[in-house]
Amino acid sequence: MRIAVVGATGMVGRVMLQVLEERNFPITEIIPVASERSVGKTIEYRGKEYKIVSMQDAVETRADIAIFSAGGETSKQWAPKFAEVGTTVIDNSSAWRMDPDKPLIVPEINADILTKEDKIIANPNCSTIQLVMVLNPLHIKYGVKRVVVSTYQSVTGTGKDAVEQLNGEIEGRDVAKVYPYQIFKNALPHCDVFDEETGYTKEELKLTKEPRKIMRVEEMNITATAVRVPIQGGHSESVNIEFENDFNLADVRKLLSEQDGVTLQDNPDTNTYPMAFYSEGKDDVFVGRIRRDLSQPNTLNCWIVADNLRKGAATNAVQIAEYLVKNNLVG
Ligand code: 2RA
Repeated sequence: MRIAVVGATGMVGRVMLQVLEERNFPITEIIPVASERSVGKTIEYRGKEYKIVSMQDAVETRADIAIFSAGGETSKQWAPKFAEVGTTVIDNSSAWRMDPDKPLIVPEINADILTKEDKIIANPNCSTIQLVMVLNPLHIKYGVKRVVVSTYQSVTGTGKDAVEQLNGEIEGRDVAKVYPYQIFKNALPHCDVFDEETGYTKEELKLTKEPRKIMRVEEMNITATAVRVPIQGGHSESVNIEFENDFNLADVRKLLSEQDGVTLQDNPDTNTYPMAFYSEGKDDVFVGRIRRDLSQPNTLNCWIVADNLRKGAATNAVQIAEYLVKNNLVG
């Protein structure tokens, strides 16, 4: 397989290359793509140097798959150009996620809808992926009626400037210009931009819309509050789930422990629960603090954690690529 990695020098792009190598993806050639200022520089993959190329040169390589992590504007402009020459695009931005003609995929849930004709495939938002990995098996058994989710999101979701502010690495640079929000020693109720009509942030609106498309459950009601916190290991989510039907806690724990890609960490007696510090670099979604909501029937509370750069972005995208190759839907 000839794979283009668009945004190869970014935080997610670098993790993408790491995951492709770790999972021994069947690659004959890596085509790293980045902004004009990086063209000509090199990246290393499996001990071999690959020269970074421009977007147009990458299109002309007619790669089998192009995995994008380069922002919505770049994806809107360039993904169709790759698709036109027969390359299958897996895009990490929000550009195509709610397009009715583009699949929005978490392989463990809805990869079965993919066809050879799908040339632009959307990778869901990181906070969406970890939420639906827990919601889906429970929805199948009990029918999810409503979800209330509060997130505690790592600064790695914002990008390197916020990470640098957190780590005090922006000496000599104007903080207000680098990352104009106080994240160091703070909790910032502002992920992405505000939507004027609703007062939600775009991050919160993604959480209210994307799960319904992935799980194919239009009537599921979701509300969200997304908060940036000064950590780096991954995103955490406090989730309240109201079901159509009652449930048995032991069955809930069994269902989740049997779900591929989910690890149950739930034993208050031993202080066992998911924590972002320990999820960093791992591909599973971790769930714990599972308990009945004492305030209303058929309702559950839980705590969900995942590395937002891995299962929340790079690993999910690579798993989509693996599914395409395994089912002869590409190349
Ligand atoms: C964030 N989910 O964490 C968004 C994009 N990575 O900021």
